[in-house]
Amino acid sequence: MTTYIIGHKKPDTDSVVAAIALQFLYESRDCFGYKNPQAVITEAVNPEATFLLNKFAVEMPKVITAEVITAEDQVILVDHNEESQRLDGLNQDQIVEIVDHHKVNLNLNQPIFMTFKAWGSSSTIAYFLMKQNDLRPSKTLASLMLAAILSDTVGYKSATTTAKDKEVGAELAEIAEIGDVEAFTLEIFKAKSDISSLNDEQIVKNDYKIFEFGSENAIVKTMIDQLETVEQEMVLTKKKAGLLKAMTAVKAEQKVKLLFVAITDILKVNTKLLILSDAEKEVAQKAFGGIVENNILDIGSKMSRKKEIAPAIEKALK
Ligand SMILES: [Mn+2]
Repeated sequence: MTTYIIGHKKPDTDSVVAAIALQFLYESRDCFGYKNPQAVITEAVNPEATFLLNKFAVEMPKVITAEVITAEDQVILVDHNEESQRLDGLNQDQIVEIVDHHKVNLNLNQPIFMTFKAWGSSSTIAYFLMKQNDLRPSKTLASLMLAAILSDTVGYKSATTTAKDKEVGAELAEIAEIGDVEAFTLEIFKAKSDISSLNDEQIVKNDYKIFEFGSENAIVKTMIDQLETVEQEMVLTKKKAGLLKAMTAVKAEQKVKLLFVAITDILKVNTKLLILSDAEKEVAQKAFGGIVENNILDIGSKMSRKKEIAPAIEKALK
């Protein structure tokens, strides 16, 4: 019997690191009687998470499919809760706990343990849970958890950042013996921005979420991809034509009604949306104001998909 600890589809640093942190917690403390806690992932991680696990020489969690989860196994969701973000085919009756910092969209048949906090990262919550249990992460784990917080909060610049993230970040930096957090942040940003290994289609699908907006009888499946980069200008000039072409293909493949690609400059704190067709143009202009020019809409300092971009689009579709 295994207790799988699993993050969302298209795993990012926070979802992988928070799962590793919870595995350490449940191995060290018998909180809820879980057997054989094991951090796993839904699919291969992004270049940033790969860079960080390599840097700190931590083994990549295994990719699993729903087929390997047997009837007696248990599942802990971390860094997500809604069905569209979960491992395909996961039996939701096997979920025993959720640790998350996203909007809740749940309808389960069984009572479960839940820790939801409106903080900037799931790793902040994982550290909070460790502290509750008098547990201190190793230097390596603290480094990864700090990286996850810095990644999810975009170096404490995202609107999702809270005082708790900064407080926990400072404690983790001390345990990790990372003196120059700014330099560490830049290193993470560079890894985040490294799209050299990705083709246009992979960029459009690098960090996306599919939402079901609209009303119950008129659901508008909306895909929002985000590229956090230090090279926004280059992406929007040299790569624009290729990305728009890839967006057409991905939109058809994912069977979504709307597809937005947000190109976020994490140093300048600015997001520009790539607008594919009139359908997206109408919704984006309603959501953010401004005028789409040459398939681009500048939405200013909004960087958080969760807190700023997705809610504005959802509202415009109501
Ligand atoms: Mn997260």
